This record gives sequence, C-alpha cells and structure tokens, in this order.
Amino acid sequence: MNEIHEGFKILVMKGSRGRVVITYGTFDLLHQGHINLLRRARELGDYLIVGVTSESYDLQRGKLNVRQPLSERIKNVERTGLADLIIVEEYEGQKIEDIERYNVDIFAIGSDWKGKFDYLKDFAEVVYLERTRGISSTDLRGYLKLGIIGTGRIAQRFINEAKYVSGVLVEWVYHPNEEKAKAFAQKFELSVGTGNLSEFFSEVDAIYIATPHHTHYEYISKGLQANKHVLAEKPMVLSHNQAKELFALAYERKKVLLEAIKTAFAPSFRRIIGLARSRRVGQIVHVDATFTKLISEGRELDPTQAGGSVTELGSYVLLPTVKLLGTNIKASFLSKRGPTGVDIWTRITSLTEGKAATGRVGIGVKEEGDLVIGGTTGYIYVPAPWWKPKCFEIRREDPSQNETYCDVFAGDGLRYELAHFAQLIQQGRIESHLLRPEESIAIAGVIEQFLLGKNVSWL
Ligand code: C2G
Repeated sequence: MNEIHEGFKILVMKGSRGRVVITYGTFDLLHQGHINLLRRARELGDYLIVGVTSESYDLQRGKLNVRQPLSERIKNVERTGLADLIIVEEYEGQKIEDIERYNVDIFAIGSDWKGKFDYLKDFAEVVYLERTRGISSTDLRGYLKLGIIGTGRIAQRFINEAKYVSGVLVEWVYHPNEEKAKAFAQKFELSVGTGNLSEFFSEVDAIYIATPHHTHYEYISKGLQANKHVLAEKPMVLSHNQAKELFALAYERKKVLLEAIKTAFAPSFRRIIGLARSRRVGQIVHVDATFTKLISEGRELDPTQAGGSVTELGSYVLLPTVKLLGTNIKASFLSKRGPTGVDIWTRITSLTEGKAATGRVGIGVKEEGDLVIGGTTGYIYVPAPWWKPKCFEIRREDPSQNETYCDVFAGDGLRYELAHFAQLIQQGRIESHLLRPEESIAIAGVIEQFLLGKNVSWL
C-alpha cells in the first residue's frame, strides 16, 4: 500500500482521532455526487480516510473508461478538503486490511453498492449513504447522460453494469406505462422515471433500448430523429432494410447507432477474432457456434412479440459468422417448432466462397455452448459460455503446440458494450470498428430471412 504520494500531503493523525470513517472510489471527473458522498461520509465520524482506486485495481475489478490518472483523481479528492487521509486502493481484499490497519469504525459507500459490502460487517460498521440523484449539468462536463427505454430484466442488469463505466450517468428511464418507469427509478435511485418520451429525450444525450425485439425499430428511429446516440439491444431490428435505413439516419444525424451484442466488445472475443484473422490456425474453413438457453415462459415464447430461438439468440452465433465469413453470406435453416409456434431450436448454416459457418440456437433444446473456429493448420476452441469468453485455446495436430489465452470478462459483460459506445461518442466517431454497421445489417438480414421462411426446413 502506498500512503505517501508526491504532490499531495498526508495530514498527520493527532492524538485520538475519534470515530474513523473510510470510503473508497475511483473519483474520476469529480462531480457533486462524489463531493456529497465524501461530505456525508465525513459527517458520520471525526476522521475520514478516502481510498482512491489505482489504475491496475480498476482494470482488475472491471471498471472501464476511467479518464483521469490516479494523481489527478487524488488531487481532486484532496481539493475537497474533506479527506483527512488519502490512500490508494490497489488490490481486492485491501479494504479489510485497511480497516484493521487504521482502526476504522465505519465503512461508508454510496447506496448504488447496497448489499455488496455486507461482508465487511465483521470488521466495521457498514453504512450505505444515499447517492446523489440528478446532478446539475454544469457539473457534468465530460459525462454522457444516458437514459434507458424499458424496465425489464436486461435494463436492470444494465444499471448494475453501468456503475462500472466511468463518465456515463444513468439517471433517466422511460416506459410507456409511467407507473412502471417511476417504480424502476425508485428502485434504482434514478432521478427521472417518465412515460413521456419527449420529456425523456430532452434530458439525455444518448439512449439504451432494452424493450421487446419488435419495438426496437420505432424507438431507434425516434431516438435518432431526436438527435440521440442509440445503443440498441439485439436483435437491433428484424429486417435488412430497416437496419440499413437506421444506419443511414444515424450517419445523416452524425450519431452513434450500436447494436448491443455484448460479446463483440469483450477483450477475449476481440483477441479470438484477431488471432483467427491473423491466420494463426491457417485459412478459416468452418465456424461452429452454439448458444442455447432453456426458457419455459415469457416473451421469448410469444410469436406476437417476435419470440423464438433465432430472434432471441441468433445475433450471438451470427456474430463470429459475419466476423470471419464476411457479410455476403447465404443462409439456410433447419428448425424445430415448439408448442407456442415459435422455433425452439434452429441450426443456421451460412455459406460464403470457400467457407461455412454453423450456428445452433435453442430456447427449448439444450446443447454444448462452445465455439470452434476450424482452420487449415488447427482450430480455436472457446468453451461454453463462449459468448462470455475468458480463456480459450489454439489447438493443433500436435497437442504440445497448443496455446492457451485468457482475458478478463467482468460481471455480466454489458459494461464492455457501454464503455465502447461512450468512447465512440467521446471521440466523435460514428462507426464502431468492433461491430460495423454492415455486420449488424447482415445479421438483421439473416434473421429476416428466417422469419420470412426463406430456406427454412422444419424437423
Ligand atoms: N456516488 C454518489 N452519487 C453519485 C455518484 C457516485 O454518491 N451520483 C458515490 C459512489 O456510490 C461511491 C463514490 O461516490 O461511493 C465514488 O464513486 P466512483 O468514483 O464511481 O467509485 P466506485 O466505482 O463507486 O468505487 O473500491 C472502490 C469502491 O468499491 C467503489
């Protein structure tokens, strides 16, 4: 641990310090919410220790998009005048050591972490302080103000992941049923829950669309027309032409439109595709990706809400397909229908000159969820769940030549798509190189073909 840093002074502990409080944070682009938190923590006792996360610890815990170096973040905390001692948080497990080392009485942290630090109760009193809602915009230079459309499961997961992406403020939620929007805002301590779309748009720079598949097109279109950047859950839309039209609109409005296929932005997947394209297993001949998730009720089984395994999971298996076969693919399908009429299992075969891909998806059939990229000198093997990749292997005829690679895949992984989306906007770039518009358009085209019954055989 590093107590003494050049450029900032450590206040000397004089005599009895009374009740000692400790809090931790990244404190990137310090804003009023951070300052309020520090003040509230200071008021809990007589002596406040602030742990500022190091770059390497943020990497380790999966905090993304942190823009200020540690030294600057420490200076900003110091300038508040609220900290009696500033330390650096460098590794997981350090909190307990700090509590014991500094005889800490109270561990305080914002309520967005409610429950997460209960394990510290054996060592100190744990207090979750109410986080600040609706910070004034003059205080938020450099922040992306993002609103969520939809209040379902994925929206909830997104909120939990968003706190790991620095520079993004999620304070707004829209649902056509205002009661639902308000309940969601209340539960996740967001400042605005509304059923009024224009009021919602007037507050935000960007939107995340987490609604049922068949409603995406309309929300994306309205969002872009209101000049908002759009991150849209997969499948972004259900037809080639709709996807093309929306990307053209985004281009015209100079706004980012990104399909939220989380895998595309994950460190390990990027490496897998990079190695495959660098011919580490020779020429790619066959890509085989499977993703099944047994679902017994809900929207996924409802034909009127574009349910089925292709619409639900097709975007995932088609991702390595378009990455490695390109976007000019011919697809055919073999499917099994379930009792509600939607496909509960489908094998998608994609072909392009000299290469093939098989994607298997199921919501009523279970299979091994791995990814195999077969080439002329070996294959890349990514074990299940390959869509949340961590370790994978390059395997060769001679197993002594195999190589293993590992990368982090933090949390639910939604943070990677959000961090990439925020970075594109911050850098003034419209198109993602990790999931290009043509790739999303091709994926929408394959899904559309299936929905139209083109080249579909039924078991
Ligand atoms: N905070 C707040 N109100 C906001 C934003 C943040 O009260 N509108 C609080 C957070 O809850 C946290 C502190 O400010 O207690 C610092 O927030 P971050 O810099 O985002 O750091 P964080 O990722 O929350 O670090 O070990 C690190 C800690 O686990 C948390």
